[in-house]
Amino acid sequence: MLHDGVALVRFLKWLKEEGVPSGQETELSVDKKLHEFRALQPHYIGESFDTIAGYEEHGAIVHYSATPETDSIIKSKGFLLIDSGAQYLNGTTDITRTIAVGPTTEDENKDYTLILKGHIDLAMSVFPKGTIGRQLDVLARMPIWQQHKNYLHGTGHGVGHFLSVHEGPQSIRMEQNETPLLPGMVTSNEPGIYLEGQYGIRIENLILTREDGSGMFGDYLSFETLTLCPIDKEPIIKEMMTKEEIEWFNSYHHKVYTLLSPFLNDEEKEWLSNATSEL
Ligand SMILES: [Mn+2]
Repeated sequence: MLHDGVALVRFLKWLKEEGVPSGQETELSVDKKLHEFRALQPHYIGESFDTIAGYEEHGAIVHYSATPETDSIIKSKGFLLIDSGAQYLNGTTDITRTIAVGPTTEDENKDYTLILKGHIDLAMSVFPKGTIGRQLDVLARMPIWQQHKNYLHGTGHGVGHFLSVHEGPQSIRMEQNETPLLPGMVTSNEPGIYLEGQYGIRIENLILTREDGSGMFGDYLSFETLTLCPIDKEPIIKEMMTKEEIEWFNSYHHKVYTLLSPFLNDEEKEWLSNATSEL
């Protein structure tokens, strides 16, 4: 996670400062650039799946894969959704960020904030041992269900350790799966929203199920977020978030800065410090 986070920070800094302003970069060329940053990291073996880099309306195609025919220039407006991951000898990553590459609309900001709220509400959950993923899935969906919106993919899949990026037995999704979430399991947390022909938004981190102490009727569990990468602050409508969600967000960003900054040069540190400053 540290190595992947360092590569992602270098990539995001490049994308915002050089890539997008050049007016030359495309979905395929930024995918190649991200690969280059990751390949420099220790223990890097390869990608854990084909990158999904979808600009604007391509972000609304859940399993989009750019081809030379569909490849779009990334302009200085709207959202670029990047879902990617890598295999390292010491672990497997899977992360999605939706990046505001320029001004975004009020609707885009509202949907982005709803997805972020669902992501955070799942990440903050505490639950009795024996709980299955389906019982927690509602936490990630409630903010958009309240707007009569939904997404038709799972919220979370298991992730192996230098193994399959999608693996069982646990999951967090609307469909039934009787496997409880147990300490040590790594699962994704990836709510999203897709408006055909317009834009797509997804925010994905990997979460580790951990012991949270005992209480009434037995033991309780919670999640530790493992992925270390800033979540774009630009599209957030702070007034839509609760005090607890803002606190989680700020403390997550504080952790990202604290753990990644020792690996970065001064310029990169300054960029990350701004990207992770408090809401
Ligand atoms: Mn995933």
